Amino acid sequence: MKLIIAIVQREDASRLQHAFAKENIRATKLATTGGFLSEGNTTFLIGIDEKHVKKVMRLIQGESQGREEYMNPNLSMTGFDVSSQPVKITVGGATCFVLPVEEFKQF
Ligand code: 2BA
Repeated sequence: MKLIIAIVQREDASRLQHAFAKENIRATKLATTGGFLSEGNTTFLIGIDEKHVKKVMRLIQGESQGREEYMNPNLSMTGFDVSSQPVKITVGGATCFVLPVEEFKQF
């Protein structure tokens, strides 16, 4: 068994959640915050048999899209600064980790 941790943008989360349900893929949805932009994103935990990992990854890839965001580089350090220029950041569609699961039990 593997554990897929998939961090996706909030805008894509409910579509992906429906896609998981349609394909009978069990997942847990967590409300998370990106450490860099301090914006809400969504993290899915998916415990899955190894033979289905590629299918799940394809599903995540298909339902997630990259977007451009603007951030104020000085905002988090000094508060609002009118002189600073917003910086364009390209946020990826999905950030995924695939981990081995040593043990899986449900009680
Ligand atoms: P955030 O940490 O809010 O990062 C949002 C986007 O800001 C990133 O998009 C990247 O384009 C940019 N960014 C992040 N750190 C940066 C830095 N030190 N310098 C310049 N630009 C930076 P993504 O790379 O697509 O990441 C989207 C979200 O996925 C992240 O939100 C974070 O929540 C998560 N993530 C990405 N890499 C991760 C990692 N290695 N470990 C844990 N979570 C990660």
